[in-house]
Amino acid sequence: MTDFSCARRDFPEGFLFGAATSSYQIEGHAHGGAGRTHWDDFASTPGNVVRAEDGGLACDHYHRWEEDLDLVRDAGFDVYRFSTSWARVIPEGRGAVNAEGLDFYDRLVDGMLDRGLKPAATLYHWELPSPLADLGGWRNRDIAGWFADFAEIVMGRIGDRIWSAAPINEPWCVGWLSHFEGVHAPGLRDIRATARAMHHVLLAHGRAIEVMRGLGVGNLGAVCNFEFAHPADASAEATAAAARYDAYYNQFFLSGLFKGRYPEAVLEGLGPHLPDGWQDDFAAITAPVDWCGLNYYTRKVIAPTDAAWPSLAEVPGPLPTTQMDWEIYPEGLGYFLRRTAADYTGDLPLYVTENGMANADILSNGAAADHARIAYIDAHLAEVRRADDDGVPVAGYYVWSLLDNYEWALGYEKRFGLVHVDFGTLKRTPKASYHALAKMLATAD
Ligand code: GCO
Repeated sequence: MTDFSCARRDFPEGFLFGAATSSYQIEGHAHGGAGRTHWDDFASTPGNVVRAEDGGLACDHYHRWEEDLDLVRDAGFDVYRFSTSWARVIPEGRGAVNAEGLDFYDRLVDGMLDRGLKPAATLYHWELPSPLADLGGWRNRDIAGWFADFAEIVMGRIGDRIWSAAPINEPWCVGWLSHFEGVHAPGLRDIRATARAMHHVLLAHGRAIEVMRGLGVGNLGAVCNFEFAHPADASAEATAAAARYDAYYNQFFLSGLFKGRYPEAVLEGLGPHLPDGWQDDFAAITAPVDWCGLNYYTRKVIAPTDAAWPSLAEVPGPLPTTQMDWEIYPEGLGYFLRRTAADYTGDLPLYVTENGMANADILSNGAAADHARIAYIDAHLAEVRRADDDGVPVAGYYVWSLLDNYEWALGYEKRFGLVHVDFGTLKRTPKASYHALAKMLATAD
């Protein structure tokens, strides 16, 4: 596919298109006085990250941000979703502020406004300062207060100019992927740590919302990630296993944020490991938000196992996959948009805050023919339109990602960008998907 099958006019009035990135994945954390993060520690430990790559240089966005914002503007995007690194702003996690770090985000936000872009800030996209990891990181209840202080410092500086803010990107990754599966920093496989991290991440979200409201920052939201859980076969056991996966992946955080309780199916496993008094934290966790963001990429096929709770395993499925080996299942996006509105958020605007694919893109004669990415995005945009037709208040769609970048434990090999990055020269080259999107976005009415 070389062109999109839709135009801007096919979307509801005021619908926003954006591009998303995150700090550690693009900035180059070795520059600008940033402190050490648990991702630096995780990446320097053998076996955790492909080729032990880290975010020390990444895309060197720290020095090339003007060129990168030009790329966002020139594609015709309305919104730029970026994140602020805790360790860049407060190198030790608490205490002294790195003025250079705050200045960087200040310039970045002004740079967006200069280019007519709406700045959509995420306070935390996973680079926890190492000194806070030493204190237990997300396992320590005090993190809610440390995070609220960080929120106050960042938003005290840029909160007057941003268009939207969300405290934490993907609580599931912070809690489960990092503390139960050990795939992300800090690389734990520990159910007690998981339960605590999953609860504290929501408490920290709530405290940060409170702080930002206090500062008068508006348009505040929460961003969760979702994977459709498909049972491996028609048996009752496989259906139940997929339901457990769905509960701890897709329902736990929405239920905490919007209903002030956790699903029974998750409490079966995590309940005994939650911190004392967790039930008393929902007043803070359910602090009202103005929108909800959904990050969606794939589905997983789930089979039951005899292992300890949650007693399930992911098995390969039959659908075409991306470079991540993730099955392409656009219907899942429509499903989650409908379910989120129906079961949790009602009339609240929903944004697809991340969607996109990794593809083994190669440059040839200065071009990357990533036609698979155009087809992927096109199919997901069709689901967005279907959800809108069904009355779901979906208000925007942001592509992950602007640039090829540091894909965490998978290093620099998995290319998610609309723009190709040569990690030797750091040269940016817009791919076919970038040009096709720009063309689609230019068909204003
Ligand atoms: C996430 C993150 C991004 C990832 C992207 C692809 O959703 O996991 O927000 O940091 O790079 O999703 O895995």
